[in-house]
Amino acid sequence: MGIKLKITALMVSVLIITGCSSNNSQPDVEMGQSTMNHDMMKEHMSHDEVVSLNNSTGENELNIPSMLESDNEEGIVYTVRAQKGKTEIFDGTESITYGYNGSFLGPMLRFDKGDTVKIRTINELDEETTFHWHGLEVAGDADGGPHDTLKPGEEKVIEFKVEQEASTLWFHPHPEGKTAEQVYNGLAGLIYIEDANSKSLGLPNDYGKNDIPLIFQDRTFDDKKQLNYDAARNDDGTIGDTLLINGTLNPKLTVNKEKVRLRLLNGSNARNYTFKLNTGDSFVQIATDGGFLNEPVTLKEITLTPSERAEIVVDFSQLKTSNDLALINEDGSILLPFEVSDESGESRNIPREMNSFSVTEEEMSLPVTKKVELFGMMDQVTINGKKFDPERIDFTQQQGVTEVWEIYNKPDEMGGMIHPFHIHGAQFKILSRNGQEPPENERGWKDSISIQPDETVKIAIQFKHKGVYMFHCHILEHEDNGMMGQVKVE
Ligand SMILES: [Cu+2]
Repeated sequence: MGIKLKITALMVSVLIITGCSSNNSQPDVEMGQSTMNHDMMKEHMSHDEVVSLNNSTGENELNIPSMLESDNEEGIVYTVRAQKGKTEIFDGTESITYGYNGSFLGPMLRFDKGDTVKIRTINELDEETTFHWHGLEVAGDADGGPHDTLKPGEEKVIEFKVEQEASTLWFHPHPEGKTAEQVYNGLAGLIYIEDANSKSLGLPNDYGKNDIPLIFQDRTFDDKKQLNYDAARNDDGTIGDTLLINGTLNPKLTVNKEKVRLRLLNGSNARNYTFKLNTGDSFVQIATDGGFLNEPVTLKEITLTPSERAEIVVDFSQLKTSNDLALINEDGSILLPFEVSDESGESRNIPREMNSFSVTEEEMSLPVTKKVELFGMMDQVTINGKKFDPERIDFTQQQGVTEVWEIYNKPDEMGGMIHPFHIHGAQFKILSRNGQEPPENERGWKDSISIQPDETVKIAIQFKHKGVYMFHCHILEHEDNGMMGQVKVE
C-alpha cells in the first residue's frame, strides 16, 4: 500500500509539472512514453484515494496516558522533555519512537482555570524542536511556533495564566518543515482544562475509567516494524494502514455499563475520520475543540479532521451488548472494540444546559477584515498565493479586538481537497459556512475547522494576548510545505 501511495504521489507531481488539466474536453494527456486516460487521471487526482485502516483485533487494552504531576507543591510547575526512545508497539519488537517524558506520545497535563502554570520545556532530542500548546490562549512567545526552536539540549521556561474555559487541548512540536515527521514519530500529548462549570455538571470525570482520551493516529510500519517517515511520507498528507489509539496497536476499551465520556482527538498527520458505533446507535456530543456545547447534540456519526477534538458520551447501559460493540470508521473499519463489563457504573444524566456560548448580533454584523484563500495540493500549497516566510507578517490584529476572518478553500481543476484550518493562540466562533449557520455541533469554541473545497467560512476571532501567531493547514505535510501564514497581534 505504501508503494502504491508513493506512485500515486509521484504521478500527481508529474502531472502538475507537465501542467495538465483534467478538463473533460481535452484529449488524453501524454506523459513521455505512457498515456493516461481520463478515468485513470480522475482516479489519481481525485484526492480521495485513501488506504483503509486495518481492523483492530482488540487484543490489547487501551493505554491511558499518565497524568503529569506538578514538580512542587508551592506552584504549578511541570517539566516536559522531548525525548527519543524505543517502544514495544508490536509484541517482542522495539520501534524507535519519540515522546514527551517517555518513549512514545506524552503525559496528560491538567490545568484548572485560574492557575498560573510554569512549564519547563527541555529538548533532549538530537534535532531542533518546539513545544506548541494547541488551542491554548497564551502570549505569542509562549506558543511554541516555528520561531521558538530549542536546539538539542536547550531548555526554556514558559509561564501563563489559564483564563479559558474547560476543554481538551493538546501539545505537539512545530519546527519549520519538521512538524510532520516529529509528530509522526510520536510527539503529542494532551491538556485538560477544568473549571467550576466542568466540575459541577456531573459529567463522567473519572480519568481512565469513564473519562477516556482517545488520540487517533494512523501509521505505516516497515517490515522491521519501524516508523520510517521518509518512506511513508506523502506531500499531500502521510497516511497509514495501521491505527494506533493512544499509541496502542489493536486496542480495546473495557467499560462498565454506564455513560462514558470519550475525548476524541484526531492526532493524525492527514487522515480524516468519521466515527460511529457499529450498532448504528446514537451518542451525544458535549464539547468542541475549546469548550462545552450549550446543550448535548445527538449524533450517529461525527467527522474530525486533523487536530480537531470532540467530546462525546456513549451510554453503555443502554446499548445491546450481545453483539460485538465497536467504534468504527465511516468505511466500516473497526477502530476500537468495546468490552462491556457486567458492572453497572454510576447512573447520571447529561445536563441539558452545559454552557452559555453565543454568537452576538454585533459579531454577525462585523465586516470581513481578513481574507484567507487556501489553495493547492502536494508541495504546491499556498495561502493567498504565498508560501510561508518566517520573515513576513501576513496580517496584524489588535489584542482584544474581534475581527471576522473569511476563509475560502479554492478548488483546483481536480476538485480540491479538505483543508483543516487552524489558528494559534485563540479560540474562535464559526459565524457561517457558505452563508449558512454552522451545524449544531459546531456552535461552540473552535481552534481548527474543516473546510471543504469551494467552501467559504466566516469566523469571529479575538486574541487575548500579544505576539506572532501561525495560521495554517493542519495536514502536517501541507504545513511543512508552506501552507502557513502569520498574524501579529499588537
Ligand atoms: Cu491542507
